[in-house]
Order: sequence, then C-alpha cells, then structure tokens
Amino acid sequence: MKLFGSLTSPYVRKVRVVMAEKKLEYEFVLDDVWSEATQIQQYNPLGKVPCLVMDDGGSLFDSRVIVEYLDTLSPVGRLLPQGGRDRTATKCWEAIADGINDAAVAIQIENNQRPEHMRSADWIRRQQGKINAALEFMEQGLEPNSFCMGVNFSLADVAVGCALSYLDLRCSDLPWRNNYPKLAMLAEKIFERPSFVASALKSSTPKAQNAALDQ
Ligand SMILES: N[C@@H](CCC(=O)N[C@@H](CS)C(=O)NCC(=O)O)C(=O)O
Repeated sequence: MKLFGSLTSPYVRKVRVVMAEKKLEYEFVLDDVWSEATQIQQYNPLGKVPCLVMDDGGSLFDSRVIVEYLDTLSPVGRLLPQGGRDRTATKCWEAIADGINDAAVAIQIENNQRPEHMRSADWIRRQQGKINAALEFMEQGLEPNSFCMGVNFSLADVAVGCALSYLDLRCSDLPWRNNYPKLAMLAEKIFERPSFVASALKSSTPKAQNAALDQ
C-alpha cells in the first residue's frame, strides 16, 4: 500500500505512527497538496492528505478511517479496543486531538497563506480558544503518569502525541508543558517511542522534503 502525505501534517503523522506501531510495510509518497504538481486529487476528491492507496487501487481517507482500517490488518500492537465504551472513549480522545490540529492548521493557513490585509485576528483568537479549551479538557481527563486510556498505550496516545508535537512546531510560544503538567508527562513518554522518533515533523519546502526522502 502507498501512503500519500507530507512531513509536516499531524494527520499524516498519526497514520505513520500507527504503521510503525503495528509494524506494517508501506511506501510513503510525498505530496504537497498546495502545489500545482499534486497528484492527490486523483485519489482523494477532497484534495487532502493523508490518503492511503491500497494494493487493489482503492483509496481510503481521512486519517481516522485509515488508522481504524490499519488496526484491523494485524493483531500486533492493537491500538483500538474491539468494541464498547472503551473504543468510543479512545475515538473521542482522537477527535479532540484532531480538533487541536484543525485549529492549529487554520491558524497556520491564516498567518501564512492569506494576504496580510485579509487576515482576521478574531478568527485566530477563536482557533486559539479551541486549542486552549481542548488542552484543558485533555488535562482534566488524564490520570497522573498514565496513558490516555489507563495502563495501555492506544490510538488515543498516538493522536494526542501528534497534536502536541504539532503545537510545538506551529504554535511554539504556547507554554502547554507549564500549564498542563499531566499532558507534559504523557508527552515525554510518548515522544521517546521509536514510532514517534522516526516520524518527527519536519518543516521544510517540498523540494527539501523530497531530497530528504531520497537520502
Ligand atoms: N480530517 C482530515 C484532515 C486532513 C487535512 O486537513 N490535511 C491537510 C494537510 S495537514 C490537507 O491536506 N489540506 C489540504 C486542503 O485543505 O486543501 C484527516 O484527518 O485526514
């Protein structure tokens, strides 16, 4: 299977971490969805990454659908409980972590892709409010020194880890480690996992990304 994505997308990273945790083989195809050369539209009509193209040519999106599918491919490193309340709770952690990404991506686009005279400070503040409220919510939901779902590492931790490291990349002045000590402790544990180390977010031009991938 082929995963279309970028080295900066937190949603793509979530899929890459799941691939690594589950020891699945795949080809990573870099695609800059913002460039004219993007191929993504032929696989995902929404023009977004991540997009997983399977061996039969079918494609899957978005990241939540992809990771749910990947978890069924192998019993190695199960990341989602089979059913019931715990499965829903795990998906809810994923939803709130992805919501942080949505808000941080919106801020990034507003600040970097919109002409200066069209930028809205109100819009940015609205997104920052969502990020702060989501961080507070996650902090309240965590037990000290444990994973999101308790003793077991799960998709919830993958999603939260990807969101927190995306904040480090794009909102580096946000002191979330000082404000949310349980999240800081969790992040420390998650970030040292080989799956996270190997997929560290890289901010660079698509040309540089391609060069990096060739090495
Ligand atoms: N909910 C989607 C979000 C995917 C997404 O927004 N990806 C961004 C890259 S970080 C993208 O491809 N944006 C292109 C666009 O919005 O046109 C998911 O979880 O996969």
